[in-house]
Amino acid sequence: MAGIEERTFIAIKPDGVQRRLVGEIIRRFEQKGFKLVGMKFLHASEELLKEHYSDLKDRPFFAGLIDYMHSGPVVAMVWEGLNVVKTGRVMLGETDPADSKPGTIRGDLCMHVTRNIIHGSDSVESANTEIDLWFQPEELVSYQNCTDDCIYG
Ligand code: DAT
Ligand code: MG
Repeated sequence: MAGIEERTFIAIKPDGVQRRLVGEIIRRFEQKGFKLVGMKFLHASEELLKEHYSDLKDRPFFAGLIDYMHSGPVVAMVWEGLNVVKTGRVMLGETDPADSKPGTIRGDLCMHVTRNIIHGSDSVESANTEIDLWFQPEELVSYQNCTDDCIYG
């Protein structure tokens, strides 16, 4: 089916790891029907994080954001599926957890904008840039998901 190979970059931030929310967050993407094609657990370098958030470098919260993202390990993932970029953002909720609806990850699991537990790409273009930044091509795994017919018809 057209469009089911769209990919997004999702990262569980250091607070999500510390609060033991890794399984809960992965469960939501799995149960929705998305396909995991890449995953690693790493303590990201400041250099990588500054590049990842380079569009925010002039914002007053940038230094604090980099410190927080560098405070501990993160789970970096690539998920694949129909409209996964847009649907992933819906599943995350709004940037500020206070504006996020119940049922979303941020709406259910966190409270403050500076500790919002998860990152998700905001467009197909930024997803491709972020995937290239965080993963080598050989770290992404191609495989057939045997549930595709059940999920997409
Ligand atoms: P998102 O993570 O929803 O894509 P963003 O790209 O605008 O949001 O900002 C990246 C991160 O920066 C966000 O997840 C948390 C932090 N941030 C955004 N706005 C902030 C603010 N006004 N004060 C403090 N941190 C903020
Ligand atoms: Mg963003």
